[in-house]
Amino acid sequence: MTKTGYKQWIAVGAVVLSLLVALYIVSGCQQETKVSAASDKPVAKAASAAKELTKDERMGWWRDARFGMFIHWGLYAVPAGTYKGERIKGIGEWIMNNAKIPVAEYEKFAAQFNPIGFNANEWVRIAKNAGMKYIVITSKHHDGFCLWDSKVSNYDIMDATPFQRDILKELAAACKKQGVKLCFYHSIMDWHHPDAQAPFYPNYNDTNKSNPNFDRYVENYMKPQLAELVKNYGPLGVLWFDGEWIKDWTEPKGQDLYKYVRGLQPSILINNRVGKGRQGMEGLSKSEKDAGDFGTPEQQVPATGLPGVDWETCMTMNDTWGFKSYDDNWKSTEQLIQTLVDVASKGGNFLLNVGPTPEGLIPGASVERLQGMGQWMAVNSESIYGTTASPFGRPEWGRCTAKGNKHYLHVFQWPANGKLTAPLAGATVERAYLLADKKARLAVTTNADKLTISLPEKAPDAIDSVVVLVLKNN
Ligand code: H79
Repeated sequence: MTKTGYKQWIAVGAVVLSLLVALYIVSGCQQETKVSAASDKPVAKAASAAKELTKDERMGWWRDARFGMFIHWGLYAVPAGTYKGERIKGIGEWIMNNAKIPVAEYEKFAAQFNPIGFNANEWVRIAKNAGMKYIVITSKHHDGFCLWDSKVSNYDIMDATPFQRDILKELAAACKKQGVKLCFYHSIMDWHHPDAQAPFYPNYNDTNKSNPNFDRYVENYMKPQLAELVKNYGPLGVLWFDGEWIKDWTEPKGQDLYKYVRGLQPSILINNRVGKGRQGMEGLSKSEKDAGDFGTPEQQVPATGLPGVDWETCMTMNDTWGFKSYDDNWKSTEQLIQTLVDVASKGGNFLLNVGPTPEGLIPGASVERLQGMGQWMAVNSESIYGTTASPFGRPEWGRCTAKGNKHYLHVFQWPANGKLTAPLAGATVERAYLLADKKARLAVTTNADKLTISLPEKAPDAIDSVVVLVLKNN
């Protein structure tokens, strides 16, 4: 190309560029006019639209929380895993099904349900001290027994038990006082209501049988009960449905129920078991079109993070949700802390279960573990709340979480040589320190593809010590 040719091309380029700029300005102005015209005209509509929360706004508190308490409590705590002198295999809250107990027999546990040790403020305190931000309690499990004073049922804490105290009312007050979000687990399946039971005794969980009156149960019983729960005990954080796999439940019914509950409280969150989208115990929804705001892996943690997908792993501390007097297969505090971190490092929430006794107490083994988690959280919660998955991936020594320009390296295995290596991930480190000792700076060296952080000889926490890397904003 000659010198003149070169200049000509520059001139042509300049003309094209200014045309593009002009076009951009014109289209931008048009857009602005459109926007202001739209917001000028239907004022009332704009105001009501402003109140409508986006999914991100609704999910905000839940994504920040990362850690909640699941509570399974009901009549099954009375037999506590034993029926007619026999230890019944399986999860405690399923004893009615697993021991083939007839409805009229099972109902008799209500007369024995008198948990005089129940103290709502104490339960909420235990959750809060563990670092949990929300509580999901079984308003009604599959057995159909209701923990609150329901106007449409006699099978509840006020009408059927000697206890005569509205458990959910007391918990709602305690949660409000202590700033913990109250949420309800609610079973769609109901082994007690005559319109909901499929003719399936002795197998209450027969997914092939059907009740011709099921829709009557939904309209006259389930929906009014949900209205009671949301209106009289709310505002709630989450409605956590379960037992959706029965034949009588369908995705359109799930979509309808989702709308119904959001209509009662627009800001409420609803799990994906409201519909039929859940993929087994893995728990994530098959498609974005399926009803529900988040996926529900049960007793497992997804192998990797799932960008753009909200999920919550629910898990037991031993092998049952509802109390079983002889289940001593407890996970260690170490396992539980590392699972919380694993979940957070993949962008999920951890809903950890307790199964209170028929006396109304959270089992000592659970309280002990929650205290241990709370001690760790007192130092390290910053590396959990509001964090997301980190580009540092899953190194062999532990896990990583991230928040803004802070990256938290969770060191499960403290290096014997005092050198922690992490993949570089394109990072420039401004400073590095331990959450357990925020003042002392750690030396960091950068090699071609990795960072090496010099650590003190002794781990500040034997289970998980957290190194903070503050990265430069590039
Ligand atoms: O409340 C606790 C348990 O009682 C309840 N969920 C937790 C939170 C629970 N109910 N059943 N199970 C757990 C296991 C049931 C599994 C199955 Fe299925 C139901 C197997 C077949 C139908 C879920 C749906 C897995 C596959 C389809």
